[in-house]
Amino acid sequence: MFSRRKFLSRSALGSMSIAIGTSCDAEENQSSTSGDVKFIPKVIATWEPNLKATEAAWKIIEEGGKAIDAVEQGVRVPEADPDDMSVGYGGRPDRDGKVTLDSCIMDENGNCGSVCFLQNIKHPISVARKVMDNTPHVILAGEGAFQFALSEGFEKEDLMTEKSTEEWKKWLKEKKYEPIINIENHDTIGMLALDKNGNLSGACTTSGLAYKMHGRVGDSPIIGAGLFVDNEIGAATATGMGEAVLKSLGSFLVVELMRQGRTPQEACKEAVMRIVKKQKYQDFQIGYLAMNKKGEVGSYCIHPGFNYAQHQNGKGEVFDSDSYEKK
Ligand code: SD4
Repeated sequence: MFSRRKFLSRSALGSMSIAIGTSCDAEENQSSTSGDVKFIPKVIATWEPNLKATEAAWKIIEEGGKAIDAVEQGVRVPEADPDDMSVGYGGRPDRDGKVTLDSCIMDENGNCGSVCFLQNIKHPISVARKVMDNTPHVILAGEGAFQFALSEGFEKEDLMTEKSTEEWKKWLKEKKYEPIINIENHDTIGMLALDKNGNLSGACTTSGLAYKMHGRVGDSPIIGAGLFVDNEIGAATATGMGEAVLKSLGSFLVVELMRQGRTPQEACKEAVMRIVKKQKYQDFQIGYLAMNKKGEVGSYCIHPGFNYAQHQNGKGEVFDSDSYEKK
């Protein structure tokens, strides 16, 4: 269970206060009903800095918009932010100095779209949405994804910034490939939304592991690994070492565990424990975030430090995730 709720005070995000509790609060006010299910419309996303993203997504939900539109618009916020060095524009490049992007999106009807190893396009999530909406396919990769993006009106852009170039050049001096990710830093955004009609959707977007091998694709654009949505049950997303998530098809697993009756919290914990037990190494971070049809939320990670942002009832909050390793 969550032990802490941290409300952040950020001038850019308006007023927030401090409270203690869990985020499994389907009984709070402003709940809605769909069929027999009482639920709370809400948006959640991996990592504290993504409060800006959940805020953008929440505006769409608040106005009665669709969850699929909310998650797309929400994750575009860090994609466009040059200071977010894990997603989109300004994301850390691979070892060859190329920013290669992985993204996917999934709606309440099980439709999904994905792009992987996409270069020079600032908003891969919107290209993934176009794959979903305008093609008979689920995944487009590399040059094909890039050409498709151009044909859909996206512009070719240089995604390296002064800062990411400088850091990459520094990395080149030692070329140490030590992919310990997001223990102390924020990273990939996975976002899940439940709209006022009780429909769930999700999006996940990243520049992936910093200084990865050229051509490497992680879990984030793979439906079932970095993201999965089943509108009857719930949705889940992952952040952390993509290889470990891919080997266990983590987000699909979390949703299937919820189908078997686990709470989102129990499901995230069991999916993390599957990795801890079955995969030999644990010196990396994995964080799962899940939401069920009631809007109940759970999250669990290997190392302390993973947190998530949430907007509901117009209020932004950040929650620390429970973890397998304790401080
Ligand atoms: C990847 N899962 O490419 C992504 C990276 C990430 O938090 O989520 N980091 O493996």
